[in-house]
Amino acid sequence: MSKTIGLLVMAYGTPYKESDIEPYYTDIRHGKKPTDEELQDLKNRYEFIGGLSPLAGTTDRQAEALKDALNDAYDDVEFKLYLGLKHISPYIEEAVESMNNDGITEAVTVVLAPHYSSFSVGSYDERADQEAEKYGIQLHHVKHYYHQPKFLEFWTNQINDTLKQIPSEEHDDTVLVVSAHSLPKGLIERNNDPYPKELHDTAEQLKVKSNIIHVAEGWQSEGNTGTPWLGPDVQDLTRDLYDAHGYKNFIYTPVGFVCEHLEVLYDNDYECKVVCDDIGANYYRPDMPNTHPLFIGAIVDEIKSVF
Ligand code: FEC
Repeated sequence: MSKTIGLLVMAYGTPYKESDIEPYYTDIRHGKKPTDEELQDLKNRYEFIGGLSPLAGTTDRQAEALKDALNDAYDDVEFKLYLGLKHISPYIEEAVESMNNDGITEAVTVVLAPHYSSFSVGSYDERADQEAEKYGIQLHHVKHYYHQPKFLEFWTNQINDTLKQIPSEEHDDTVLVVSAHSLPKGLIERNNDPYPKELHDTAEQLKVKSNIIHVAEGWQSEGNTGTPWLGPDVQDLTRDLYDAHGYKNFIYTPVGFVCEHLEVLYDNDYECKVVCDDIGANYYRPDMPNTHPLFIGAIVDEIKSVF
């Protein structure tokens, strides 16, 4: 008989309906309510991408696809899926409690974010650990999977497919912007956090593996905390690259995210495109991993290394 193991898939979470936006934003700000202006600004951004984010549905599909792929990959284990979100119900703690109610004593955890920072993946893991300790559930954490060959193959294919849309004589006038969510700089530096290096390694690997000639690294979706965040911001970077090299084509791969959501649909597809339009360059943003088998396979391969 196969052993049942919990599969705790953790993700950011998104409002399910308009009235969720305020409590969701308050949760992101650690309980501090946004001002009316801040709230309206966020509502406007959701409105711009169609009212709400597609994130909730995509997260569910990714989690299901991962569970199915794992159950195919392991003969002696039956993975039972639990979804735990950072900023909205079902919260990470609720998911761990459900595991306990179902009699789960051991679980694999994975965050739907490919790069490790103690402030992103680390904080999800910490919340899961704290709750699991109450029940004596043993957790095996996946810390990152940006380095997995299938993850890099996915993005290499996306870049090469995008290059096919650009005349070959313009490839030397084309730049790839590899980005992830920015984080406060002081926190990252003080803790010697691996996050910036992991993004740098990703960019280097994509340069080696794909047919792209020019690669730049940037950060996006910076918050408003009044302190410096990791930079350069992708919008400033676009202008600087244009001023320095006159690139005609910009390909954006926000590799720190795993699907289309607010930060991609607004911060890339609107904000970066506005800059591209302004400088007269072409904007390209290949599809995100979503449930692509190479992406799901990359997580399965990483899970095989921890469990
Ligand atoms: O589509 C959606 O509805 C949700 C998209 C979404 C994702 C996401 C991922 C990350 N965040 C990370 C860090 C921060 C920090 C702050 C912060 C603020 C926001 C706000 C919204 C938001 N984030 Fe987010 N993030 C998404 C959405 N994020 C909305 C609030 C309004 C705004 O600033 O735009 C700043 C908190 C503060 O003000 O104190 C820090 C990181 C990730 C990638 C890793 C992960 O997924 O966990 C890091 C998706």
